Amino acid sequence: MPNADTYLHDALAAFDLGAPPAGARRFGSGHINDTYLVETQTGRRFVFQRISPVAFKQPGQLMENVAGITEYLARELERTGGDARRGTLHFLRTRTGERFYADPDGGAWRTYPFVEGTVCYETAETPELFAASGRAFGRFQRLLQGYPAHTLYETIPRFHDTEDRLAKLKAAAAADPLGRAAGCRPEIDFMLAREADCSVALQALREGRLPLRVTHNDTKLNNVLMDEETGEGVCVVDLDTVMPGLSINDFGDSIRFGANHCAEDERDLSKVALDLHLFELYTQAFLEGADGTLTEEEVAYLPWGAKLMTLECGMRFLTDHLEGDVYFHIDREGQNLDRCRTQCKLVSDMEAHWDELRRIVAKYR
Ligand code: GN1
Ligand code: MG
Repeated sequence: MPNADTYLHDALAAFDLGAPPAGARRFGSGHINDTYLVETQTGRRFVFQRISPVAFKQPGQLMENVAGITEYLARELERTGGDARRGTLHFLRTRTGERFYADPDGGAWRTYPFVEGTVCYETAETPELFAASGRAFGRFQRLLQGYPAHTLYETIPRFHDTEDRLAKLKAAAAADPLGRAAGCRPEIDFMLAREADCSVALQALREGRLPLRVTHNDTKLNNVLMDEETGEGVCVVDLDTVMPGLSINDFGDSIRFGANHCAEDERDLSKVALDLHLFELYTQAFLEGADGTLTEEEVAYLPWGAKLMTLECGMRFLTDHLEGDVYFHIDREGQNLDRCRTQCKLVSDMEAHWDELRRIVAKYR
């Protein structure tokens, strides 16, 4: 299949950027969409993205969600004295008034002005940055607490359904289309040994102990733009998976990705460890940003959010490795298995420090 570059030119032409584009380069490190930074002849910069047709089957619904959320955020920021211009993304319509340009291979292209004066970090270079991302995601929860969750489409059905993720892993291991299962038996067994864990948060939701909220569902550090000068979180991006979900998962995915000092695909597992200090900082910052939005029960379940998002992401990487790397972009063979291994190591670390994690969140309840 032709890659995204083939359609970039047509995608650029579909939008009125105020001046002709002067250049474009690949941008960011997302595993799913193709992203470019485009500069016009008058020096304005835009982010162009091709939404992955593999991950997202209904780009029209996705863009309706994103439009609803960003417009709501702008109104809430305006109302509460925030910065509506930089505090949320502002998507352009195409020249014909559509929310995206569709290329012949099912890719949907969208664009928004680059939020100038911001940077995006791959690892928590300083504890302050990590805390800033926590405040931003906590604030995101707070700003969206009144959003009518039932109007959102499920852009990826069962996205954080950990029980279903385990079932999919089992199916991939059984089918084993590439004969890779024998090479990752310890990782498969690691996941299977935690089958009961996969139901903990879902059961609490089913029993009404955890509420369904509008959540981001992909709260990696690199999904917050930070102010270049102040280091504060300016804008939450990557809104494709904003759906009804659990607040503890938003918390947990941040911990999974950010509360350590290694890359997601680090091969030297001796370097992979949960940083309890970062865990505590993030907990405090997230709850500060949420500013009373979360219930006591949600706060008590935060360690579960961390463990389950890490376990689930590990299962997803492993499933994709078994299925031939069809979902997460890779640059080298075995990368998804390496990613899975870091997640297993982090889960083990969380288990080893479980009582401490619970004590920490109890401090901020
Ligand atoms: C993907 O697109 P990106 O890289 O921000 C994935 C997340 C995973 C993450 C792991 C839509 O996020 O769910 O946690 O990779 N997004 C989707 O790095 O599947
Ligand atoms: Mg991203």
